[in-house]
Amino acid sequence: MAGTSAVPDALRALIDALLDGDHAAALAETRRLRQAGLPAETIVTAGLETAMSRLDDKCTVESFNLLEIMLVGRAVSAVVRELYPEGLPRDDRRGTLVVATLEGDVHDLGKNIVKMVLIGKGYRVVDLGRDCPIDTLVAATAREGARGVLISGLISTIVPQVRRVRTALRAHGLDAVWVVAGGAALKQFAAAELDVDYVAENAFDGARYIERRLEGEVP
Ligand code: B12
Repeated sequence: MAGTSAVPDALRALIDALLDGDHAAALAETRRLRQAGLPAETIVTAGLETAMSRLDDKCTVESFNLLEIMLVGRAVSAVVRELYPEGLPRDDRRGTLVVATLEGDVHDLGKNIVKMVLIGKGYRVVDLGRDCPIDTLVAATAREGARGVLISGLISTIVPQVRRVRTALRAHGLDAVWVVAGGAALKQFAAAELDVDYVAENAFDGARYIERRLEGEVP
C-alpha cells in the first residue's frame, strides 16, 4: 500500500475526513478533488487505500476497534459510490465477470471498488458478495457464462481456498475461465503460487490485465 511519503498533499484532507469516519466531509472533499481534475484512480489508490492502511493497528487479531473501522468503511463506501455511480451504461459484449470474497473472509470494500471500476469500464459484473463458498462461485460462473473470476482476499487464512478455485472450475468443464486475484493477503503471492492467471496490485492494474486478456494480448 502507499506509504505516507507517496501521498499527494491534495489528498490529505480527504484522508483525514475518512479516518475521522466523517462521510459527509469525505464526500465534499471527493467532489472538490474531482472538480479540480484529480483522476478517480488517484483518489482510490493514494487516498482510500492509504487511509485504510493506516487502520492496520486497529484491526488485528489482538486488537479490534469495530466501531471506528466500520465508520471509516462507511465513509470509503460513500466515496466509491460518488466516484463510480451505479446505473452506468454497460456493454455486455465486453463480457461477463464474476467477483467474490471467499468463504471465511468478510472484507468487501476492495471487492466493491473492483466491481465499480469494471462496471465503469463497461463489463457486466456479477457480484457474489463476501463469505462466498467455492461451489456458489463455480455455479454462478457456469450460469452467467462468465469469462473470468475475480477473487478478493484480505485475510491469510483464505489462501488455501484460492488455490482450489481453478481445480473446481475445471471439474465443471470451465477450463477456459481465467482467474484473477487481488487484495492485501493475496498480492503477496505470485500467480503460480495461488494457481491463478494474475495477481493484481490494485483494482486498476486488474482492470488493465482483463482488458489485455480480452483483446488477446495475453494468451
Ligand atoms: C476494514 C478492515 C476490516 C473491516 C472490513 C469491513 C468491510 N466491509 O470490508 C472489518 C472490521 C469487518 C474487519 C474484520 C476483520 N479483520 Co480486517 N481489516 C480491515 C483493514 C483495516 C482495511 C481493509 C480494507 O478495506 N482496505 C481498503 C481496500 C480498498 O483495499 P483492498 O481491499 O486491498 O482493495 C484494493 C486492492 O487491493 C484491490 N483489490 C482488492 N481485492 C481485489 C480483487 C481483484 C480481483 C483485483 C483485481 C483487485 C483487488 O482493489 C482495491 C482498490 O485498488 C485491513 C488492514 C489493511 N491494511 O488492509 C484489516 C485486515 C485485513 N484485517 C485483519 C483481521 C485480522 C481482521 C479480523 C480477523 C479481526 C478480528 N479480530 O476479528 C476480522 C476478519 C473477519 C473475517 N472472517 O473476515 C488483518 C488480516 C491479517 C491477515 N494477514 O490475515 C488486517 C490486514 C489487519 C492487520 N494488519 O492485521 N476488518
